[in-house]
Amino acid sequence: MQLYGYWRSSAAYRVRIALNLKRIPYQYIAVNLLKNGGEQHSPEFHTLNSNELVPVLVHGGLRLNQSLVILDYLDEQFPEPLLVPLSGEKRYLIRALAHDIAVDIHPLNNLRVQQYLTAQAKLNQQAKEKWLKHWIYRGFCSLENKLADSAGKYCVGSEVSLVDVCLVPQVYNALRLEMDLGPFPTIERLYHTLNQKEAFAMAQPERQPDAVLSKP
Ligand SMILES: N[C@@H](CCC(=O)N[C@@H](CS)C(=O)NCC(=O)O)C(=O)O
Repeated sequence: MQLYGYWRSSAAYRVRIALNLKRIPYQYIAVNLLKNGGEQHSPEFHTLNSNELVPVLVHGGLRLNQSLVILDYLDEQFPEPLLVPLSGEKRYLIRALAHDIAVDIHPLNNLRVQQYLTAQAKLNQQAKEKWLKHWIYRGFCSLENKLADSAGKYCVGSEVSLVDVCLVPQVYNALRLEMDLGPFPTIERLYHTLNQKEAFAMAQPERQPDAVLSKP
């Protein structure tokens, strides 16, 4: 199994967490989203995903993009542990919460959106960050309420689920923007609890082979 990703891609981060939770060995192929205008735009990567976004998972004859679909696939092929229960109300609650993060919050922070804000909309760094933080803040206000109702030790009850897999990378993004998690105590508590689990800790961007760490 091969995962094309980038250390700071939150969509790839979701997949890394799931692969670790399910203890699936994989080869990590780094696609540098910033180098030379972005390797995601190279002809080689374009043939893998013409939308020029990571992650892409290759397994056997199958090539998949869209992290939520990849996570579905992993749940079907490697059900231990399941990220989404096969039936019951929680199945829909979990998927809706995951979509609140991955579909409604994350796309507004994406690199190509940021690049458009700078190059076309002519926002300076400060205005761009204000825009990015606004959409995370709006999303987190609603998410905080919902998670305050659904959470036990983890986002939905006491089992790790797809919501946890989506939450941690999104909070990582918020912290990169130096957002204050004070108004979101449930989200903050879940983020720290989850990062204590090995599968989440090992998936952290800074622990990936392509991480570029700034020297102190
Ligand atoms: N909906 C897609 C989103 C993928 C996505 O936005 N990937 C980002 C990194 S998190 C990317 O490759 N960005 C490159 C770019 O914007 O040029 C998924 O969940 O896989």
